[in-house]
Amino acid sequence: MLNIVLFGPPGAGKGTQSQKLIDKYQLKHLSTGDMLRSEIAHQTELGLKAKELMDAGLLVPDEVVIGMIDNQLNANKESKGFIFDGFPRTVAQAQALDTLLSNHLTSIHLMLALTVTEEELVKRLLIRGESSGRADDQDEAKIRVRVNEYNTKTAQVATYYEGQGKFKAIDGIGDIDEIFSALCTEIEQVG
Ligand code: B4P
Repeated sequence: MLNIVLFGPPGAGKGTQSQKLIDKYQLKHLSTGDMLRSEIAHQTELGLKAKELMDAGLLVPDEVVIGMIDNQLNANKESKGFIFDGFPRTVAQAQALDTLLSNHLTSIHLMLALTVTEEELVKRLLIRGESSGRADDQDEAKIRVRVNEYNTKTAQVATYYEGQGKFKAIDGIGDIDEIFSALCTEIEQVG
């Protein structure tokens, strides 16, 4: 089994690179952002609660996303491994993920962190906002709230994995295929 955390601030390229990685390594893609947007689209109770926070650029509560990941791990026991995209976003989520994976007799093998400057993130997300229809992409002030949530609550998750010797930083600025190739080089050193 191969379990990878793809990490980085909003707009770093996690979703973009995840699509390429799942094609190449046939891993199951677990994006908490995609799961939450699906709950919103289906107008579930969970989705209605999450929408307000997400539209404002804030994180949804830990127990909500941990529960969604738990369900997906149980539903995909035969998978060759997982790419966690946008999860964990807090140290509490990272600790919960370690526990959930150990219940399945596995663990995280590698955290790949895409590094991108704040100005580039804002630029990318405003461009995506022209077509994504996402309220959190359309307003620079909300994008900066998301970056602030990342800096204050999420960045320390990298230190958590660094302490386990699993952290690798990758330059997330430049050509998408070149960034993908740098990610693959790191994965192949683990596998
Ligand atoms: P996510 O869905 O995870 O959204 P994101 O961080 O905006 O997306 P991503 O980072 O994948 O986008 P990408 O860089 O690929 O989260 C949305 C919200 O959900 C959060 O704000 C929060 O409210 C909630 N949430 C999700 N998970 C949670 C959790 N675990 N705990 C609590 N709350 C949670 O793409 C960005 C753009 O850049 C694209 O348009 C892409 O085309 C472009 N791009 C990518 N790579 C590029 C490159 N190399 N050069 C130029 N452009 C590039």
